[in-house]
Amino acid sequence: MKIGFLAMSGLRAHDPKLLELGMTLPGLRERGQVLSSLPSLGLLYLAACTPRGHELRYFEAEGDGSEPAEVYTCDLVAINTFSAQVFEAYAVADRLRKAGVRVAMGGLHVTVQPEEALEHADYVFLGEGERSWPAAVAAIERGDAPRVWKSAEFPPIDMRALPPPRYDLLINRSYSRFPVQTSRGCPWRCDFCASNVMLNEPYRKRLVADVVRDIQAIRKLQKRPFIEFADDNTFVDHAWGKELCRALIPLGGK
Ligand code: B12
Repeated sequence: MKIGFLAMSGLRAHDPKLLELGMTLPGLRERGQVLSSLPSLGLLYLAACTPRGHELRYFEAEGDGSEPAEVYTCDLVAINTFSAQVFEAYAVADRLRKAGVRVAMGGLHVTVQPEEALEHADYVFLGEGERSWPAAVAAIERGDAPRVWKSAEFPPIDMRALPPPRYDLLINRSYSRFPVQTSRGCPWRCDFCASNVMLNEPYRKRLVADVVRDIQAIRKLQKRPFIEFADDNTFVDHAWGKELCRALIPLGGK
């Protein structure tokens, strides 16, 4: 199959009520352009654990929510969802399905709203995708895939066996920043933070050597990349944070 990974990147901050009150967020458009050049790490991880034998492509939706034409040449398109862009994501999914392209949706938003997502996607994934995606791709190819996939029904992720995200798929546009994950989850349960609550996974640290490995993979694409840690709480474990920083020092300038 030709499998597309479509990210709905960028900043979405256009609450009509706030705009009416004069909250125009000066400078946000410019900042948004910089921020939106950060690719979706979740989709790059999914690509990395896709069974061999498929053609993989990574795409970004534009700031206005429109999708690139090439995505219509895929047999299956995986879309990541955050709440702020979920209606744009559903609109893309509806257009793709109307054109006969099968759509898989996962991510934070559909994990807590699977019924809503089922109105727009052929397949809906709850939780961390690495657990269910390999089996799902095989079942979709065979034609006997159920519509809902719950990660909790598959073995937990072995953080030491996480492959490097497929940064090499980022060839369609130039990126000014690259995401790397050093840990997943957070030990705290703050009421203002959505991520941990939505995925409902424990706090897990990666091997520092694996983080360095991922950074080196990015440096194959760009000699002096701007790296952003896509973590919930990078330095919550102080001792481990120091170990990480010490391992990063020798990478500087080389
Ligand atoms: C990096 C980041 C960004 C980047 C995103 C870049 C991109 N292209 O994706 C930028 C800076 C653009 C960004 C922007 C915003 N962000 Co932000 N961001 C994050 C952060 C820190 C890390 C995301 C990440 O990379 N996670 C790591 C990957 C591996 O996890 P993942 O994406 O969830 O993917 C996994 C699963 O969800 C699942 N999965 C995901 N998609 C799919 C699809 C399929 C088919 C399958 C099978 C599985 C699957 O499998 C993946 C692998 O395990 C999170 C915190 C967090 N923990 O998620 C906040 C977070 C996602 N952001 C948040 C918010 C609020 C925003 C903004 C609304 C801020 C704003 N006011 O504009 C915007 C909106 C983004 C948008 N496009 O609409 C909230 C979202 C809450 C919600 N209800 O959705 C979070 C959770 C922060 C928080 N603690 O509350 N953000």
